[in-house]
Amino acid sequence: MFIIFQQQAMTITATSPAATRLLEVAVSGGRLSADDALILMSQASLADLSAAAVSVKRMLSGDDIYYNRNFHIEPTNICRYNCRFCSYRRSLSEPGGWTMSLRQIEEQVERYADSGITEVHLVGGVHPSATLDDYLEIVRTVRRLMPEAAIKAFSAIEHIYVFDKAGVSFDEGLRRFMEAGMDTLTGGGAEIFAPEVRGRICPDKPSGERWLALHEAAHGLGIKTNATMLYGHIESHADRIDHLLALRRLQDRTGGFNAFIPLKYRCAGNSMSHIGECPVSEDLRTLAVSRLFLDNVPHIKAYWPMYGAQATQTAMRYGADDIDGTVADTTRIYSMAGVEPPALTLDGLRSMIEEEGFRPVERDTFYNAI
Ligand code: V47
Ligand code: SF4
Repeated sequence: MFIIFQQQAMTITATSPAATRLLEVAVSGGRLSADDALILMSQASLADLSAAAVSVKRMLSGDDIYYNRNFHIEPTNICRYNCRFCSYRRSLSEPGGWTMSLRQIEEQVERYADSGITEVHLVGGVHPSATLDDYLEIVRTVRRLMPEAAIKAFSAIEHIYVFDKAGVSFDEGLRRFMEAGMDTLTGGGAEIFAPEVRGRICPDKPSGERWLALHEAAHGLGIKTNATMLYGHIESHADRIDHLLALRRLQDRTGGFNAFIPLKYRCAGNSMSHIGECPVSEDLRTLAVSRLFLDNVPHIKAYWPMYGAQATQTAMRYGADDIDGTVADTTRIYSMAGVEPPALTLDGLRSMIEEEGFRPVERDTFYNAI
């Protein structure tokens, strides 16, 4: 039985003197402590958080807001884990599951040949019979058909599963992925590191420590990665800040994270649906405090297929400098959780950015302007 301790919408009309001082610290390049971030969460007005987060964003990326040309391949939604927030996974015996053959993967890549794609994003469920060799074969197939595109292959959770099964270390497994053609991995699977909450929302998933260790191993091999956080369910503000602190500490050691991506819990069609979704004010607060607290992470991504177009535009006013890519209709993670299926053209992405007074910049996976 869940005990719901999700924050209600907080209306803070005036920033407290303590929070005002902290915003000044952050805007002048100072580092916030975890306690400071908690004060901002509960005592800063949205207007002041927005102004401070955009000011810090401008110091890092000026007027630029990034997008890229990508598509997703989701080879399977059959999953041996059972995350309670997931609307997408199916067990082997349930209807609605899919597993793509290598030929189907080839066909999907071929559909995007000659379309200027610079990134292929691979992610899916953790099929109980998946092996390291299966994953490597998928990466090799994509590499063969798209020699120029960056391959962002799988989440730490998928890596950990096949590495454990093959009995290889994180280093060895990641080296094999690099040989197969992987350039980077996705930031998925981080959820919330706090063990008590993690144990309730995704009880059988690898721990936060192992997620962090896998990314640390990747950074050690020169692989840049992204980091996510699933928020807006049963976690507290302190759990969110604890998550950000763990990422900031790892980033201090490795410098390997390119972007942080806060992912809002979407409630349709999963076994936590009854808790509903957090208010938009919580999205904006979380985005802005992430921008201010993660002073060593260069980019904050507002993933538009998860927020929807309108909220993504608002997110740009709270410190986000990246909205992800064309994605098209190739991901089902969010449409199966109740969000309108993604459908924005390249021009649509650019106009969204321009309407907010920023400059759209097409980037590659590593944030080089194209
Ligand atoms: O790990 C699953 C999340 C993640 C739900 O690296 C949900 O650039 C909200 O990691 N509501 C996968 N979130 C997606 C992901 C990602 C997305 C975009 C870009 C990148 C990147 C990575 O989706 C999962 C989980 O945290 N998720 N179900 C849900 N109902
Ligand atoms: Fe499986 Fe990922 Fe869904 Fe968890 S979030 S059940 S690991 S597909």
